[in-house]
Amino acid sequence: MSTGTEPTSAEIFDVIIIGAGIAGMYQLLKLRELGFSVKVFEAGGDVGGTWYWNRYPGCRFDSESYSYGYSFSQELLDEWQWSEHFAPQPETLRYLNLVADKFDLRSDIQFDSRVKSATFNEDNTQWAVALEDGSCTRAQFLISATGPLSAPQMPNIAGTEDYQGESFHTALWPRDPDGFGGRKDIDFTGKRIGVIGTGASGVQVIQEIAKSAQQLFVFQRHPNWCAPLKNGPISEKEQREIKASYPEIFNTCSENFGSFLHSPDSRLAVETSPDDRKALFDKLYAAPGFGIALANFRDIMVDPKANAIASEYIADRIRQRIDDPQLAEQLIPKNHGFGTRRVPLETNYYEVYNQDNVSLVDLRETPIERVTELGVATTEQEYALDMLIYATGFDPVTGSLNRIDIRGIGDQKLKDKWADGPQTYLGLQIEGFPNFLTLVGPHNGATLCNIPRCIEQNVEWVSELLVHMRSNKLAYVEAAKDAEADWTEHVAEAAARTLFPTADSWFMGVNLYAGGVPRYKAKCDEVAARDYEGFVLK
Ligand code: NA7
Repeated sequence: MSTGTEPTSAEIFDVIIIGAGIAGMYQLLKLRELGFSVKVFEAGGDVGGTWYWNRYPGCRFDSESYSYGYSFSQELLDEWQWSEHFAPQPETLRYLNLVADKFDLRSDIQFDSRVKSATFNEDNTQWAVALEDGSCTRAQFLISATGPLSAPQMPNIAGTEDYQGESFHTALWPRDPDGFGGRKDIDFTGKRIGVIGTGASGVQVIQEIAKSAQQLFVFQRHPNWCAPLKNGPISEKEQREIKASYPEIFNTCSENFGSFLHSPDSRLAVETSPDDRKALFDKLYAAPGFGIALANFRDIMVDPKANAIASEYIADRIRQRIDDPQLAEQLIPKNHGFGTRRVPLETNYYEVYNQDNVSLVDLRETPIERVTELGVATTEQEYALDMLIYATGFDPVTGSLNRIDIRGIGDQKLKDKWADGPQTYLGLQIEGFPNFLTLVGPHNGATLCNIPRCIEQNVEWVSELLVHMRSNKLAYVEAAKDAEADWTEHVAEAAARTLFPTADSWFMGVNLYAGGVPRYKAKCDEVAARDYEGFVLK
């Protein structure tokens, strides 16, 4: 089979990893420790993945910082201090750089190297990986660590190329390697700025730009249910408590549905009195982080009646925060219930709409017709802008894989196999694509997770599989067709038991596994304990 430029023997590795974000970095470290030869190709100019690319002002965690960092090294846990409960992107990038330095990861990572294609050779059961520069490298195993949200998506709006002002996508913010968080310093003062998109990224960047822009126009297609982040610095006392309780922190995460620190309330909203319901809602709305979604009554994500109760509470809180009642209604979602789409966490987001320099353009009333040389034209008027920011999200989960020409047995394209939606076994392997493992791939427990917690599970499971294969002199692993069909069906069933499918968002499109991380992990462990049941090993 032709693979383009044939590599020399020195360029053949045990494993090629695509991506040097949180998953790729840990997978490299783990496999190297286990004695495998590994090469990582990274499209960016340095490590960090999500935290390298998403360097827009305002970008920060929605997970408690200390629940997000790697747990595998006590030395690293002792050495690193998070300064805020929800760290800003520059701090997270600094943390990941420390990890890369400490474990000398960069020596096996080739940066500025975007993978163009990956082709399985049935004769030698190796993958040939070609970069955009035409070079080619081979390995027995291919592991994708490309991230679920790493293929930035521009909106399908005409005229984006006509615009003459400055314009950026939040996930491709201009870089200055010496700048804060690798970010080029951009001054918003005195400028008329447009932001398209009000997802988690839009909400964060809007809060920031509203502080100094002369005029900010927010182009909103649908509002999301946002809730207070309640961030703050970590005091010395808290720092000591955190350092002393890392085992409990990670243990709590491992027991919870999405591996966050927030455990659900065991009561049902529909069986709780209005006063008691309000007491819990008030407590959670005033507390930091995702508790409002995850520590809420346990029926809000499965029972439409319970969800309607929670949604109405949040709607009232939004109304209380916006001076203009009509504007408040425009900012309250009407097409989906609270928590069925990713809840953006915010700091004074709603209050910015009370400022004179911020205007909401409701695209459901006045849709965008096109981007023009000057700015954005809706059906009502043309908005002249000095800067246009696209906070329009990503081609989710499968997007980063589909942008690579991945071909398995019989030259089958992965994109074709997944034309009607992904099919996987455990979200880690695909029938017809032997020796290819997908960290945080579609159908994987990690897609609805405090992601590094699940990345560690994925990486450790894959590493054990490779060790098992080496010990047993096995060279080939492939998901069995029936195991893949069963898992794919199970993923759909698990989603159907929740309210996630009632909303249109990147959460869905059969991308994620909604059965909860503990169940996912138990299933992976059970498969391994049963000699990798459901995999063809030879
Ligand atoms: P999201 O959550 O996918 O949000 C994208 C936003 O962009 C959303 O508000 C979309 O509106 C809007 N959008 C997309 N296309 C258009 C067009 N054509 N016109 C107007 N508005 C548009 O991406 P984020 O980057 O905010 O967040 C992604 C995740 O990253 C987040 O969940 C975190 O986990 C980290 P819509 O609601 O579809 O009408």
